[in-house]
Amino acid sequence: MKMTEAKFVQGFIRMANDGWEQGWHERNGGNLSYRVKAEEVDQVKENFMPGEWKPIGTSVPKLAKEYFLVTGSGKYFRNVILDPEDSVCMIELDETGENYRIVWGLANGGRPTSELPSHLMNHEVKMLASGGKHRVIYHAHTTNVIALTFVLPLEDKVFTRELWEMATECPVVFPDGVGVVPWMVPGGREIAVATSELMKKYDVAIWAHHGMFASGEDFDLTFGLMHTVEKSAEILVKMLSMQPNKRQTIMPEDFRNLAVDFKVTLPEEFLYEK
Ligand code: 2HA
Ligand code: ZN
Repeated sequence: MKMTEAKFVQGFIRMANDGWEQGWHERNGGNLSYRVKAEEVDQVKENFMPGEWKPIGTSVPKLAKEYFLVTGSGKYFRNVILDPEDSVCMIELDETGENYRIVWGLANGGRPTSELPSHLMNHEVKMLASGGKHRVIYHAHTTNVIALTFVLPLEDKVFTRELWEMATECPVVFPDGVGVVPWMVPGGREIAVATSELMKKYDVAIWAHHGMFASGEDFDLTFGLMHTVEKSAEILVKMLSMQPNKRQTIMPEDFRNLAVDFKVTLPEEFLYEK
């Protein structure tokens, strides 16, 4: 089967374009990766032309021999739908989980996303924590979440609680909460380690003054998670722009009642008295 005809490749392209249409991917901002299923690798492997092995820049031994579809470094999300073969690549990891090689894509040269260490370390943590279910890691420059990182304390419990209060669906969509990484230099191992530590607990990590990482089982769930968190942040930005204090809001007891009816567990650490 032609690469771009495969359903998982089409899902990847659609998600990249949806993110572009949301305004989260100025220039070459953001990146997306998908851990490809063995049967999906089989569907498309006639297209593979393996390149040279190169160091990942970190070690992900639990992901040895896995295949990933990833956006390219310096590539623009707005171009993915027009020319996926130029913007995206499929990579294979070696048996140590320390090196990768491109097996398809980036037809005009290039390398996988500059955030490859963060993507792969997040994949490793989320694959283990979810019993193999999580397959998508998504990084976007979400405007309202970024704006909030200038005015809220950079604490997991503050971001989680404020975002939960902005829309009733939020605690149901991300009941574990969100983590916050302080400002760090992007692209390297250090920020990857900090992010993947938070991903042991959460499906969402906010990068102060930069954007967000989200993890999920498939394209719909992961895009939907990013979208829900960012929409909640947009409501909070609007609310704070009208007046600094809430006249009324969802209270800790309301969250506890919601948790019972919607059968989610909401950690008490986020239901503190203010
Ligand atoms: O330019 O978003 O974090 C890609 C990025 C780096
Ligand atoms: Zn970024």
